[in-house]
Amino acid sequence: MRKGCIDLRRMRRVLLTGFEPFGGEPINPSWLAASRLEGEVIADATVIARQLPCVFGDAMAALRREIDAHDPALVICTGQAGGRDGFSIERVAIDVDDASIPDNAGKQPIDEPIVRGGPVGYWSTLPIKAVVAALREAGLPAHVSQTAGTFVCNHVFYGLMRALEGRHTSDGPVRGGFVHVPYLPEQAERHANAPSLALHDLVRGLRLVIATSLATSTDAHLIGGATH
Ligand code: PCA
Repeated sequence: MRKGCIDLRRMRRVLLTGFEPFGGEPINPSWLAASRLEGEVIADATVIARQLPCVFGDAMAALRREIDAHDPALVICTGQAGGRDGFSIERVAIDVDDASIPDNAGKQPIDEPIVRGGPVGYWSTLPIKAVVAALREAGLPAHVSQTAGTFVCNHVFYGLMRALEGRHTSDGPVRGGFVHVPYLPEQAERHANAPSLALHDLVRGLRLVIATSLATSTDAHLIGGATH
């Protein structure tokens, strides 16, 4: 390799996922924002952005394939949470599928375990309070969220943390977590003016989530920030 060239194959990788639209929405802000970061280098790590289907089972299988294919040092999954008023940094995934609407394949599991006999929950391994602080410092609304719901996002989050258990790269344990984002303004208009964030703020925020997660090994212990 020529001197001064960056060997892309040897750089750390960050897997960033967003979801396809669901629930009658024409777009999903999580994927629109995540896809903007494809190929970007953040703190010596290359972002690989992938879309997941909004389908129980299939979404988790697709995520596992991407983790195996790219061997990332960090995995951040994102999804739309219409009605929330900022970045929701999820603290915990729980072992239940309980859908109030059908997924994109018409599946609607009710009160079913994701993994029979699996742990009740998995903690995010992102520095959640440090991420909230970094977002707020950048003027973006953000909070720690105590529930990712019981639809496909929680399902994927649970599968993610299970897949990362005991997983390492040369950098150390692979860390991961889930971030819900609000509607885009054009969606909010159709939902009684629900809270929203502009696409460039979503992109800016996800960039900060990645940078802060890569740079922070011990989370900050700050008071508050939890609204859900
Ligand atoms: N949000 C849904 C699933 C896909 C998405 O973007 C959820 O919160 O479960």
